[in-house]
Amino acid sequence: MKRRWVYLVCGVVIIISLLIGACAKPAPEPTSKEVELNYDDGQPDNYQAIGRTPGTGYLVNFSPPTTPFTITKVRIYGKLYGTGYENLTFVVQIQDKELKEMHRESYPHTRFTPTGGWWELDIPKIKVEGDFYIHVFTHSPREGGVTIGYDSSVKNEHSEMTRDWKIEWWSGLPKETVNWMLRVIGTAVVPSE
Ligand SMILES: [Ca+2]
Repeated sequence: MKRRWVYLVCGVVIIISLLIGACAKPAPEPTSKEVELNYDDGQPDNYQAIGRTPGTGYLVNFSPPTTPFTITKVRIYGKLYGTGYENLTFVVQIQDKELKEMHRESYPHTRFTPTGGWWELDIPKIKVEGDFYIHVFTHSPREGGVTIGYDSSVKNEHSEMTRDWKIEWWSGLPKETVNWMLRVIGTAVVPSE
């Protein structure tokens, strides 16, 4: 008799456990969210052309909100100046935090216009696990080419210049006033709400 009660209680406990399990919500799946990383207010305060010497570029450091982060687009605010740029090209490079190259592609100067504005470049999904750099080499001679906009609304903490492929601020512009107008769009994995 006693054993029957034990079986009955055990059975009820098992059924209740199964019901609770069936009703419990599964853990939410993380989702992907598109994010834009930027340090400028969207309006250039001026432009700076940096010549055509190989290894001379504009460099901006970015920190993704979460990792892994997948870069899908780079946006550049620039414009054409002078003449003779029709057959020139510029290079956009993505580097990891140690400045090791992750991606490189060149584009014609004529992607920009003389009036200036944002130019958006599709990137073939580069996945980063931490800080990274966008490095732009315009290869623009004095006569004409691409010049990149910069914003002075906030103190620069992320923009650099390079010479001989090494970080070196060689412009006469005060570094703290120059945020190169380079932006990154990518997908970050975020927990569901
Ligand atoms: Ca501005």
